[in-house]
Amino acid sequence: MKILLMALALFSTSTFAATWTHWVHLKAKDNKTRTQIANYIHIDQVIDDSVYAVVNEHDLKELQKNLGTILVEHHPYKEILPTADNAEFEFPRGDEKFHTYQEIVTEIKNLTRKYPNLTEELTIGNSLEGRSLIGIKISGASNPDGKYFIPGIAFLGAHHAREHLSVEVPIMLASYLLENYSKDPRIKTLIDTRVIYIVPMVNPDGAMYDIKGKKYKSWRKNRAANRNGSSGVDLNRNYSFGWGTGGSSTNPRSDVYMGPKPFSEPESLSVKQFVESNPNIRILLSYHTFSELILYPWGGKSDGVGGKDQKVFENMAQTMSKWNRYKPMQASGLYIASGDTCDWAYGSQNIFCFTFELSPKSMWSGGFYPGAKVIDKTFNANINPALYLIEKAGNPYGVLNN
Ligand code: 0X9
Ligand code: ZN
Repeated sequence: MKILLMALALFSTSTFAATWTHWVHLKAKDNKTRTQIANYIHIDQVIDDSVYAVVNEHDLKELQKNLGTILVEHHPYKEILPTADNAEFEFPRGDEKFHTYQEIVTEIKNLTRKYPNLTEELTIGNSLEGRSLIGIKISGASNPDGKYFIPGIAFLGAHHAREHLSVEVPIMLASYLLENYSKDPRIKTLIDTRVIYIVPMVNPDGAMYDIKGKKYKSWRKNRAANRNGSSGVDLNRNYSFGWGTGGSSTNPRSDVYMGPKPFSEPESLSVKQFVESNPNIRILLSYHTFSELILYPWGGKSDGVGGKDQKVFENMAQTMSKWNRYKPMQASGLYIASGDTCDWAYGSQNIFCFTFELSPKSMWSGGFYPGAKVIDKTFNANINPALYLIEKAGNPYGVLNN
């Protein structure tokens, strides 16, 4: 009997696991409206005038029928089942050292288990296909949630799917910091006086699609289902500051598709909400590949940010370049591209934000796929810049006094 029940359970999981659920966003200006919504669904999150939830097919229909006027958007949301289903996501032979999404989840869980007093697992949201946007918060401060007072810094990886090295650097940074807490007094002080947020894979759906079937596909965007049947929005064109003002496309098939509106994507929206809800964040570093560059705003226009801040950006970029030998420059110096993370972080949030284009230097040394052999080298070259930024998060303007 037991076996029969188990078989039935298995059968039903595999039959119904593919049932679609939906991520919904509703406008709810006040408590009354939220209560009205709560008559139909379970509200997962309330932010300002919006509520967000994951609902089933039926509830979505109910919302459409009864609350259609305040239903802003909904996206299909596929449950990602653990292990067996994820076996299809593995790196091509020779590159297994790169982390898959599941391996990132495991690594973060291991670190939080091993260092419970210094860490907390973060989930900043869910990807379109339903993967948790997982991260780790590191702090030895006695009250890291006194977030207005303890300087914070955020490290983000993999806005772009194929830039797998941009996942390795931040995840290695997390374990490096924790392993050295009790060995290196400088690192102990940094961890004790800062809150370090690390989200190594902002675009897990894209990253896993890129390696699906153990074949690289040179995929850049997320996996949004676009209106014309094509897939993907460029998450680094989807931020609101200066959105759609150049260097991005309105064509959904384009690799630099800006999306139907700013923050249309759950991945970029989650970064926004996470940054906004942690106003202690003063510095942000978004890892990308490749070209070996240190970029700072503006990216969407050729003007510099000007004033004191310009000097801070230039000074920090210059200092960091001594360690990694990357070329410091204004992002738009590369090309004008609007809607990127750093223009938003700096322009809307006053955060000193850098984009690192990690190794290799060129297409001819591997481009997006330089192989696992570059992982350690690239990480090592970028330890000092990361420690420096963690330190400077205490007082970014301090660099002007040197
Ligand atoms: O184009 C991008 O999004 C970044 N380069 S990548 O090859 N990783 O795609 C550069 C972003 C720098 N920002 C601007 N130029 N606005
Ligand atoms: Zn990139």
